[in-house]
Amino acid sequence: QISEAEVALFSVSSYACQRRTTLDNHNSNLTDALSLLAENAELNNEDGRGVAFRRAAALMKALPTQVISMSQLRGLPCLGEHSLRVIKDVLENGVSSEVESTKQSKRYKALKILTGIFGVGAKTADRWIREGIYNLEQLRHSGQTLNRAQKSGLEHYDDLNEPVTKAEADAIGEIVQKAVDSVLTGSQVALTGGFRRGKLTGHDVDFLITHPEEGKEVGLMPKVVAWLESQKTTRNSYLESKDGPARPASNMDRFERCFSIFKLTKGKEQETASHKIWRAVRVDLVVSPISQFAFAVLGWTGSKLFERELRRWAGHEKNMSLSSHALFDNTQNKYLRATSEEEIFAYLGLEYIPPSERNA
Ligand code: DGT
Ligand code: MG
Repeated sequence: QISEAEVALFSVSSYACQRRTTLDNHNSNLTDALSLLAENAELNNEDGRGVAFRRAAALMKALPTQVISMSQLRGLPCLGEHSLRVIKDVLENGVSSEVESTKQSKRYKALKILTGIFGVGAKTADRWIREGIYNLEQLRHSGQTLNRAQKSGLEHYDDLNEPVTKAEADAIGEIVQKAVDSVLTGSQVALTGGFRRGKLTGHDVDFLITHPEEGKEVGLMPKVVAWLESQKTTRNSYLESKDGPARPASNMDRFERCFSIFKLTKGKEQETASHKIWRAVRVDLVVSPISQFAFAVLGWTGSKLFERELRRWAGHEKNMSLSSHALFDNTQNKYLRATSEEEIFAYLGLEYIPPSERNA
């Protein structure tokens, strides 16, 4: 038994954007449990609860050593009663009973399977479950009408639920660069999302496209998509696309955004027993004008929680509004221009955190 005096105590900021969170997680037993409950809450449209679990998980990710005793958590922010109960359960019993029962529940399993289809969100999945559809077999035989994206998602279900590797992300990057070069010379492509943060795998590959001359980027997305679609006969081609969701209540998505599915030819070594020589990969393309590029890079690099915390910091601590387009200072009543992420952190009065340390 370890005495209280011997356990390491932690001092951690309550804002994830003030913490350096690498991929080196010393408490994955705890963060896995909390993340699963966050995911379950999100799948059930319980956003507040989802954020609370995400913040608790992110805090545990930032701790420099493994937690072995509840007493080490005293005074730490972001840990609500419910999260503490889950952590205690894992520390004492190796697993959380709530997590285990969630994983076994018919509803959670069905939500996971159905939202695993490209183009299917929590709302659609919930409606199908209420109609007795719990898996892909039942969906296929249900006579439900699927939109184009969902049909494609169902067709490529296994591919799209297999993690994308960094090598595949790089290969996709070359295709996107080629497409962009072909339709508008001088255009630039930046890798964003998890791969920019140094993750070795991802659920998709995220790219941001811009042009150094303001205004040239207008109308670029449809041209890029048309070029990709015209490559049907090449080894690597384009399978499907879906516009960004219309979200009138939010100004988050004023960029031209395109969720797509690419057909990527496998390298010899990756050819599987199925003898399929290609696989489907999800790709998220976003176009931004150069004047907003730094804000877009920051906003699309993630993690999602890191982004949320940056906006919370800006609003609550600085009286500023941060988006993927701009930073507005409510006190001075003006937009603050920036050409780099470093400048944006400086405006916010935050120490610069590089992408590899934004894995909150
Ligand atoms: P992944 O793909 O699961 O390995 O992980 P990430 O971190 O790449 O996550 P992803 O691809 O869902 O999103 C990439 C980043 O883009 C994310 O960390 C935050 C940002 N992001 C995601 N969705 C939206 C959105 O609807 N609007 C804005 N402005 N940003 C978003
Ligand atoms: Mg991603």
